Amino acid sequence: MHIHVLGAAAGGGFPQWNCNCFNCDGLRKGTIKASKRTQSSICVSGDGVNWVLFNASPDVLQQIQDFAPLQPGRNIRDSGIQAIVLIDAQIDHTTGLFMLREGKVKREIYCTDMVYEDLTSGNQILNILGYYCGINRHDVPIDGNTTFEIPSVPNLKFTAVALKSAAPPYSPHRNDPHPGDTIGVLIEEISTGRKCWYSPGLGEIEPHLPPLMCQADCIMVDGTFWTNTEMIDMGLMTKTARSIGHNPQSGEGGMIEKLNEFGNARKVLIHINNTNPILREDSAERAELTRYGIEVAYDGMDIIL
Ligand code: HKS
Ligand code: ZN
Ligand code: ZN
Repeated sequence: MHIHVLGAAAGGGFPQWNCNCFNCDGLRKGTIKASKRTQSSICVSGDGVNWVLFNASPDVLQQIQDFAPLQPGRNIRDSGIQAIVLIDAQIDHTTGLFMLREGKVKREIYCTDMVYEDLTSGNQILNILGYYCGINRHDVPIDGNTTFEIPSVPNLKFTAVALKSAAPPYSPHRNDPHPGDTIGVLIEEISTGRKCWYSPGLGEIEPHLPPLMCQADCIMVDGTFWTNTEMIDMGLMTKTARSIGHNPQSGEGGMIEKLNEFGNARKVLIHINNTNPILREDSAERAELTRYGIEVAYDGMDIIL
């Protein structure tokens, strides 16, 4: 299985347009050791030709230009992206659908009922796409047992589960969480049995997750914040990381401690916020991740399982 990181940053990217924190300012001025990142998305293939896009980042056009296999050039209009799986309805994971509106072939969209509801009500994006390419929407089962396949992306199968989280700020049920607002997905390459766990938004590792995560050869999880109070401490937000669905890396119950339970798997953080000290390659926080065998995703990273 080929996993390509199209974008590794959280919403807003890195540097974030309106931010002058130590990281963003330092990146612009070249005074820190770090590289820019676009908003989080991966694409995955089981044959190297047909790709499934996980989330549609607002940066998707640049991301496609930067990864040649997504334009195989077989016809006057063509794409290597055969289908799109949405793990939630957040702006940073769905707005790229507007950028993918051209063409006569309907977009194949895989999402839960909750995500479909948000994207046809509070945010009308899936309705609006009806005036352009149109969509074929497919339900994603979230019972953790029912696997699904995407016919146009051969040799892969998927198992999805609901994660504890909040619906986006614009959602009619923002303060009333439902299963399916956010999902994690176990991606399996059928021919090899190799597996990758993908959950860029992960507020808590609930008991139903380890049985799936422990099967994975590679675990890609939420790397948004280093501490639970990162945004509060910087005066940027009043909510904790956990309360907005992002388990921080450090501290008790943090991602470092939790990932340590999954022995041999490759561990990769993705959806990293611009404020996170792990973005600085020479930071003490990055060194601590390295000690625990945890990698930090970057734009263009290839993972071959
Ligand atoms: C910044 C942002 C922080 C950020 C927060 C979240 C908030 C929101 C919600 C997130 C993200 C980036 N970049 N989605 O100001 O530094 O309340 O549901 O998902 O990508 S969580
Ligand atoms: Zn986000
Ligand atoms: Zn910043």
